[in-house]
Amino acid sequence: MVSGGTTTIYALASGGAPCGVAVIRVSGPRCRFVLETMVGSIPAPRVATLRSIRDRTGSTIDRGLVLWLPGPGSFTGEDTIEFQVHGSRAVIRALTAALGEIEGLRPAEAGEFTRRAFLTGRIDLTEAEGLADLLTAETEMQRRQALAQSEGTLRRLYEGWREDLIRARAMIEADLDFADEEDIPGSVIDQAMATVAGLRRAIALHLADDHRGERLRSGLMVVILGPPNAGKSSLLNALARRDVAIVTDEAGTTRDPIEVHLDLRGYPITLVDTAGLREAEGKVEREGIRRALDLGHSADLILWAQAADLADGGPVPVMDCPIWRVDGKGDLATGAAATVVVDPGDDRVVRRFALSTVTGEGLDALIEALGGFAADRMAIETVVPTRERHRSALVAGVEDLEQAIRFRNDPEIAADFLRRAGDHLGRITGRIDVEDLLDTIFGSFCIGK
Ligand SMILES: Nc1nc2c(ncn2[C@@H]2O[C@H](COP(=O)(O)OP(=O)(O)OP(=O)(O)O)[C@@H](O)[C@H]2O)c(=O)[nH]1
Ligand SMILES: [Mg+2]
Repeated sequence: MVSGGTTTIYALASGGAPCGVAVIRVSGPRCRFVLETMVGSIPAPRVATLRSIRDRTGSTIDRGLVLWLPGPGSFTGEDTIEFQVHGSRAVIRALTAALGEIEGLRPAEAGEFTRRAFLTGRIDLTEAEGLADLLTAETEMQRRQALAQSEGTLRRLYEGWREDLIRARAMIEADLDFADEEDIPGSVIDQAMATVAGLRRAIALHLADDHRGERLRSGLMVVILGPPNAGKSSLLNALARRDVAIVTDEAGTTRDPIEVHLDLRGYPITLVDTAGLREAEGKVEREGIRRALDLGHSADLILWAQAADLADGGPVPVMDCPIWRVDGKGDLATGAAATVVVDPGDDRVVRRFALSTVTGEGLDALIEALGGFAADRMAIETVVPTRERHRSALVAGVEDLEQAIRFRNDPEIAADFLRRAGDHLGRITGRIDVEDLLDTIFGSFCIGK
């Protein structure tokens, strides 16, 4: 591994001011000098020590806790300091300004502390990604998945597979070298190939997760579609428990799609309200409808809104996800209106709900069902890939393993495919040439992490 670089970086690691306590982090070779000049001496390692923190003229900026975390046992693997000071803008500004005046120090870029942790070998790329997810997790299940990944569940799995592959290849290559000695021809290859076939099965099984890990990271998209005035925006507001979208009795109120994030049983759902579908006259409304249909095509579930006081909205546009029909304005339903039925031949409509956003009746049943749908699509029992990056490398790895198996009678070629498969796994954890990925991965962090 290359070293973490020669500059010393600093950044506010806690949330924005004003706040109770602000944490300012410093990492790099100049940390000892920073301590000597700003707090007078080097405190005991890993012990919170109350000190006056001074600028270079000797005047006190603040009194606060100083944590001295010498490398390589720190998060970044380098010498690190954490200052815990009063969380005002003025204190933060004075402290960061004083740090900036010390030679060899500069403000950190987004994700730079974590990047150094990767470069010093403290964490692998999947653990870095897990940390990024942990910082942005919005729901309980996202938190659990991110925490597990940041603690190495994926790293252990992928590194284990890579080590198995390296062993299998070594066996084949050794067998090639000693081919002349004619001990028991083929038996070593058989053994290595059995390992390879087992790995191929394990990776294929790992990939057959129905994209749960990725879905849990991004959340399911549920789109409300239906004719104008059906009560779509009222439904969004009721499910969000906030007055997000404008509701009026004018058909064609909503134009731009409106998105809210729901947390159902700890699973993330993005719920989108859209423009009512009809033959629209105006340009703005037509564009709104185009966007509504577009969203419908990328939805995981459509809530097709119909209202008891309106005529049937016509057939549901062709989309491939399941559709739940929501009969709204239940409080207005008369015998006749309540009999409006979706085309019985439309087997995409898998469930039906009746509710009223005015009385609240029927809402709980819909929320309960949405929670069930989310759990059904995102519940995770084993370790799963969480990014497209993992998936595509694994798919490429499986293909190379299949090639290796196909060429089992030509061990030299088989060994080469095994090397390639191992490299694909190595790129996931960052053991193999990943320079091109680093900016993308670490750029998504906030500054101070
Ligand atoms: N009685 C009753 N009225 C409702 C209910 N839900 C919505 N409405 C009324 O129906 C009208 C249309 O509601 P919206 O939520 O704006 O309907 P929409 O489907 O978003 O309409 P567009 O944005 O125009 O497509 C408003 O006057 C609402 O107050 C309900 O459950 N019961
Ligand atoms: Mg609306």
